This record gives sequence, structure tokens and C-alpha cells, in this order.
Amino acid sequence: KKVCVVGLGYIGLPTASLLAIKGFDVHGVDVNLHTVELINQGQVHIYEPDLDIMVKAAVQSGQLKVSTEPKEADLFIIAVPTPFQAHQKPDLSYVQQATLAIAPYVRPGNIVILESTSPVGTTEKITDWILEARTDLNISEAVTAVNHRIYVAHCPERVMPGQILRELVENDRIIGGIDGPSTQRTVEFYKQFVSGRILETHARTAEMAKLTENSFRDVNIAFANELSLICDQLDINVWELIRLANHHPRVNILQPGPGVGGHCIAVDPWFLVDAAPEQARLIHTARVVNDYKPGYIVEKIVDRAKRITSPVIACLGLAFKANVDDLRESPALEIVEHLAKLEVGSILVVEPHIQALPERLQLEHVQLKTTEEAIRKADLVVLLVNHDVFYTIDRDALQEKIVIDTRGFFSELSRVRVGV
Ligand code: SAJ
Repeated sequence: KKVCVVGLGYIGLPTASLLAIKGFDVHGVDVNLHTVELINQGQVHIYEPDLDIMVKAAVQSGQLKVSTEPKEADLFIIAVPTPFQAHQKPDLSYVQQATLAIAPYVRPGNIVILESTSPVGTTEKITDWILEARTDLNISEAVTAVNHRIYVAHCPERVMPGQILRELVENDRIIGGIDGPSTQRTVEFYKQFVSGRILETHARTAEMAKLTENSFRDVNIAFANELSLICDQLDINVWELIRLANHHPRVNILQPGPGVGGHCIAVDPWFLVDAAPEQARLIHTARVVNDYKPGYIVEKIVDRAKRITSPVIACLGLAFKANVDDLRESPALEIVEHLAKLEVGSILVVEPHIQALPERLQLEHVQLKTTEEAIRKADLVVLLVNHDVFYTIDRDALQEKIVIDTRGFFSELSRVRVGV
């Protein structure tokens, strides 16, 4: 079987290489020429544990080839970003471009699968876009039309950055076609490489399910973040509080942090708010609570820094969460950028997963340092991301510093300001 995967990012590239290793004839497509060249050399442009090994194996086997243009295939997978524009409106332009790019290559009997997290109704939209571009195709089951029909379904990706390769195979998958035959054929495809359960539904429910999962997590993190603000007021250690409350058999509170980042949880709930603003009140408020957190942390840091002459501030972590290199929608990055603008002191950034600071941080008073050097030189140490590599930090070296711990990472240190 020939599969064409459009979008070779955090979802498309692992999916394309997994399918190639499983023996599918895979053609990967990305608009970025640099990405395409790297992959064709068996290299990767993103960091994800073991992905480099898998891509190399897939390319060397000859089963994975990539280019900037789609090709004819039996099955097309769209895995491009669905960000939002201003005013939290979903931006479907990448999905639309990808759909229009494959449209000339789609043949009767083909399956088109949307994996990108999308607002409700998108799978139906991509069906319309293809049928508008290709009046020779249809989605009718009528005997006279069936020789020209295509199948379209949504199968939302649900993998967690940092464990993508395992979760791609093991997670349960929801598959929602625009109609029964589309669902059935898509299920048959995923059964070939997914060991988790495959759950069938309609495309709209599948779209909503994915948005619901991420909104659920956002609302729960907002609850933890709100507790952290309350605890800060009441001088209570929020990490201890949550640990205690979670001993209740029906309570399971998540962890507060510097805010919610990533391209999914900080984005997807807005698709629901946009679709039903009057109804999605709790989901909207959760977004506001979580987005408030980075600014609150900045205020804390500034308040501490102001008491020191020419303060040196070490910021540990820039990524949106632990053990990834992904800076998209990262609250840590937002905090460091904000601090840099305020020019409260010199900033030493530690992010072991990147080689250079992003352009916006290439400023005279901001430098990328190793953990040891940053901590040694700092007056104030701000833990922003709970990367595993930070576990080796010498706790004694922190005793003389002011520590702001946004993740409860060092919470056993008595001098640490808890609650943020
Ligand atoms: N976070 C907290 N406290 C917590 C948990 C997370 O502050 O207790 C923060 C993280 O630091 C990060 C953000 O939330 O900034 C999101 O991280 P995450 O680990 O919760 O999720 P993602 O964005 O890496 O992946 C999510 C997953 N969705 C769910 O767990 C419901 C993943 O399964 C999805 O595939 C992915 O979104 C996606 O692509 O939509």
C-alpha cells in the first residue's frame, strides 16, 4: 500500500517513519525544503527520543521518501498545524493548503485522513474542498457513483511529546468518518499498526473528542494553578497541599506550573470557545486562568530582583514542558522574554535541549549558559521547566541563592518561595 503523509512535524514524521518500517511505501511531504533535505539524508529537524534512529532506518530501507510535492497514493494523511489567528479564531489555512495540494493526486477509492486537531466540521470541509477541486470524484454510495467515490475520516492524533513513538502504537484511537464506509476503511488501515483499541464514531464527534480531551486537561491544570495563587496568598505550600488532597480516593489534582504551553492544550480549548462562546464558559475561564500565570511569575521575579543591585537571574528551562526541545507557546519562554524586555538584570538561560537562543532572545543581557555556570553566577534562580537533567543540580549550591520554583521541583528546600 502507498501512503502519502502531508506535514512532517511532530506527528507526521513519526507516523511516516513508523508506517515505512511496517512495510508501507511512504511518501512524505513538507513545504519546508530544508526539512525535506534533512530527512532524505536520514536526519531529523525536531527532537523526540529515538525518532532519529527510526527515521534513519526508514529512509535507509527505501520505504520512506520525502519531497515538497505530494504523489499518487492509496491513502493520504494530513498532519499539519492548526494554530489560531488573532482573537482565538482557528486558522485552517495549513489544512486547506494541504488538502488542495493532494487534491490533484486523489483517485477513486482513495482514503483521505485528517490527523490534525481541528475544529468541529473540518473533516466535512476538507471533503468539500476536494470535491470542489475534483468534480470527477464523489462520496456517494449509489451504485452508479461508487466507482468514483473517495473516503474521508478524522483520526485525531493523541500522542504526548516525549513518548510519541510508543504512544503512536499503543494509544487507543478514535476514528470518525464522514460516513460508515469511510470509517470502516480507515479502521482497517489503523488496525495494521495500532495495538490500542480502535473506537468508531462520526467525524464531528471524533473532532470534538480530541478538543474535549485537551480541554479537560486544561481545566484541570487551571484548577491547580488557581490553587497555587490562593496558596501564595495564604502562605501555604501548594505542592504539599495537593499531595495531601490527592490521598482522597476520588481526588486527583494536577500540578501547578508557570502556565500552560505547547501547541495543543493552550490552543485547542479555544476551538470549543469559538464554536460555542455562550456555552463554553468554564473552558474559557480555564484558558484565562492558565494564561495569567506567566505574568504572575514575572511579577514575583521582578519583586525579588528589585531588592538586589545589578541582579543576575538564572532561568532554568525554556521548553514548554519537561524533557522536550519544543518552545512553541512555552510559558517559560514567555516569562524570559518578558523579563528581558523589562531589563531587570542580566539573564542566564539554561536549556540543555537547544543549541542557540531563539532570535527574540538574542540580546546583550541574555545569554545561554550551562546549568553549573548559570547557578554559580546567579543571585536569583528561577526553575521554569522540570527537565530530568536538573535533578543533578547540587542542592547545596542553591542554599545561598534566592530560588523561585514554579514547578515544585526543589520544594523541599526551606528557603524556596513556595506557592508559585
Ligand atoms: N502542565 C502543567 N501541569 C500538569 C500537567 C501539564 O502545568 O500537571 C503543563 C505542561 O508543563 C505544559 C502543558 O501543561 O506546559 C501541556 O503539557 P501536557 O504534558 O499536559 O500535554 P502536551 O501538550 O504535551 O500533550 C497533550 C496531550 N493531551 C492530553 O494529555 C489530554 C496529548 O495526549 C495530546 O496528543 C497532545 O496534547 C496533542 O497533540 O493534542
